Amino acid sequence: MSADGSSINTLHRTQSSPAIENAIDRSAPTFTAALEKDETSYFDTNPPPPELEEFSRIAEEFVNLHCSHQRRVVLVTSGGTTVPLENQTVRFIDNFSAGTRGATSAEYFLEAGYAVIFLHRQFSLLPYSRHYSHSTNCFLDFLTEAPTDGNSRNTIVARDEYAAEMISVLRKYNHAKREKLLLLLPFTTITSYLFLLRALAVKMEPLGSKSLFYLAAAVSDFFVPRERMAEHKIQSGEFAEKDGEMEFVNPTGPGSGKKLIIDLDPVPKFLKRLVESWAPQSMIVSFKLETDSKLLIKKCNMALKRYSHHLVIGNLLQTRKSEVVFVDQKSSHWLRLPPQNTEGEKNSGGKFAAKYEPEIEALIVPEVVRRHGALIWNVVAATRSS
Ligand code: PAZ
Repeated sequence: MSADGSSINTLHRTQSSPAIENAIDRSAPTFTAALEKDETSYFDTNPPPPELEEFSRIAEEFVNLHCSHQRRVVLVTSGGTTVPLENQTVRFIDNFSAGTRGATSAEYFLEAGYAVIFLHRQFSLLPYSRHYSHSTNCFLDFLTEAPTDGNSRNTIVARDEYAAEMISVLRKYNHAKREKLLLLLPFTTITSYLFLLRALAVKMEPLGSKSLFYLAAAVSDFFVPRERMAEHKIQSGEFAEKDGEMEFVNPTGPGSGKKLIIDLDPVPKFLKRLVESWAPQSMIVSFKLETDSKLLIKKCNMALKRYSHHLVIGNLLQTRKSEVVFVDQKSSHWLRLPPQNTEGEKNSGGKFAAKYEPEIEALIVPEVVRRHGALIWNVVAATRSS
């Protein structure tokens, strides 16, 4: 936050559950799929994230481990990508995504026996800790001091009303940790996300059809290319040298006529490269977010046609937590949570999404897993008969 209390980091932020009449209209132009030359150009002209090599190495070990157990591995992408406006970044463009879809889905994939690479926006929701980390109350509200006999050291325990749920979450979390089933890899910018996605896809190649891509991250459609990015913090006025000192001129004040105009390029649509070149044997599921219900299925079908992947899961910003539509080459069908009848049932004083709020991911993930199973089976059958 800046000194006057306004946000300097987030230039454009929507509420995560806006009223329908306030939702943004994403009537952006549609772009064609990226070709090999677009890939070369993008990855040659934008700098890789410093952690690329380390994350690639860790992912390779993770894949080898689970390959040796013949386990299915899913790469879940989650959260929003930022678009920096300066190389030494003070300001960036962001989006609404908190990573709920990704973090919740990851838990259901783990429950279904998958190993999960969780490529997520730094500080967004994480599997398991999501039940406590971003709750309306402080996490300390879940804890209390245990009574002591006077001699023993002070101890903190979970409050009675939360303990049963916490133990269940803790056991699942510990199991995932012990069995090395969950790999958490953070990103922040759109460029880091794309470098990491490509590198991880290539590392997952030995898994063949046992690998699944579940692309739930809200990836920016526009960015500032490196060659046009300011090096330092963009100033609200200009500086000129006077008597050996830098002096501020042209301040932006009411009526000064000064504006910050940001010129963004479209981010190349690399889904086609993922399907055709980076992970050709994998099952690939993308998400499509819209705000206009009349466009949703149309846009899902356009994406399928353009990228030729397996499945698009469509959702509307306003209703994404209660309904989604599965669109594949043959048909579309909706998955919906049953309507909730009473407030008390919905949120009976708790912060535990898993217990008190039904989650649409509990419907989405088993259906994706079923389809992935069918694909693996078809590949095995085709290999046998050839
Ligand atoms: O992170 P979240 O749970 O708040 O939102 C999930 C979502 C709407 C970002 C996801 O379901 C989705 O649609 N991702 C793809 C967005 C898009 O680029 O169209």
